[in-house]
Amino acid sequence: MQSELTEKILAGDVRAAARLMRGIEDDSPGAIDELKNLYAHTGRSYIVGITGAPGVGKSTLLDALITSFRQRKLTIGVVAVDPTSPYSGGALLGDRIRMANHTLDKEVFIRSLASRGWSGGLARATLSFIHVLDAMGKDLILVEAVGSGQGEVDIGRMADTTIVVLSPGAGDEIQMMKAGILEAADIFVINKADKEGAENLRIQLEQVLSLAPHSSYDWKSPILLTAVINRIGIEEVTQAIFDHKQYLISTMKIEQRRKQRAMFELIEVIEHSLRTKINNILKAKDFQDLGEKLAVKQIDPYSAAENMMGTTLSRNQTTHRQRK
Ligand SMILES: Nc1nc2c(ncn2[C@@H]2O[C@H](COP(=O)(O)OP(=O)(O)OP(=O)(O)O)[C@@H](O)[C@H]2O)c(=O)[nH]1
Ligand SMILES: [Mg+2]
Repeated sequence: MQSELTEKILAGDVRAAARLMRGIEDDSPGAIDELKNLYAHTGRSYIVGITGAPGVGKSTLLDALITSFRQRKLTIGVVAVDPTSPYSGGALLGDRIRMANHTLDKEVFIRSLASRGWSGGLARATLSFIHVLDAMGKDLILVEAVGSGQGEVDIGRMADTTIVVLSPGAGDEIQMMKAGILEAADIFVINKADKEGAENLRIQLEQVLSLAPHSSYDWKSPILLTAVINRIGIEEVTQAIFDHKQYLISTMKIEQRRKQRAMFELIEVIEHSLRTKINNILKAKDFQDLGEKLAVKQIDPYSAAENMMGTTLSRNQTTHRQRK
């Protein structure tokens, strides 16, 4: 059944989309119903992930890319995940200012997703935001996420094209990248090329990449130098995104990526649901009362867990139940 909200989102209504996104952030059951409705209408947008250490210039690049895509008349959706990095000390405001060039453009819809206070499920929420933008009919969806540890790998699983941004002087960036980001990057951008050390960083990166084992994946991720604040190198990044898209399409790897993304989302949804279920069990009064019973050996933890979860753990009990 198509709801009114779904209809509006499909028609590109910004307020309806914003409402659903709030529902997603609040984890409301109503939002899940809408997402179920929307899902069949998604899959048309092209998703570009932008990740990298705090302060390397992800938002500045993103802003420049929006301008570049708008010149090509493409419609844009943006999800900025956790824009409040410690580096720039609450850059949410900064991001807003940086992207202010586009606030009057109806075809650009920008939303932040705060990662604070989320106990897991961030990837799931990001994917849900992507679905909303997709259903609105955006040609391109840009996702900015600070890459530190696991986060980077996640963006690689969400995007069609993943851009990893580095900048000179940010310390142990290459070191940090060995944690799995190398494989996730389709395009490397070394930003702040106006500063000393950019060329050096490129050489270091090339060395690290040459050591990486070659896979059957025959796209060679380019390393592009930019000085985004001086508007240098942006066209090359834009072109690399289109080239990579073309590569994915012509090799039919795009379907493979999208299937992997769908499976990743499914796992995220399952994990989130189970986590919620566990939390509910741990909050229940029955659970609180169990401590006493366990202490005086009135019940054993296995049977108690079985009762709480409504499942059986031991073979004995299964046969016992089957016999009944
Ligand atoms: N010198 C120089 N500074 C730049 C360049 N691009 C961005 N910056 C500056 O770097 C700082 C951080 O830029 P952001 O775009 O906020 O970086 P970010 O990666 O989005 O940062 P977080 O979202 O906080 O992780 C800002 O002060 C930018 O003006 C560049 O090409 N050269
Ligand atoms: Mg940013």
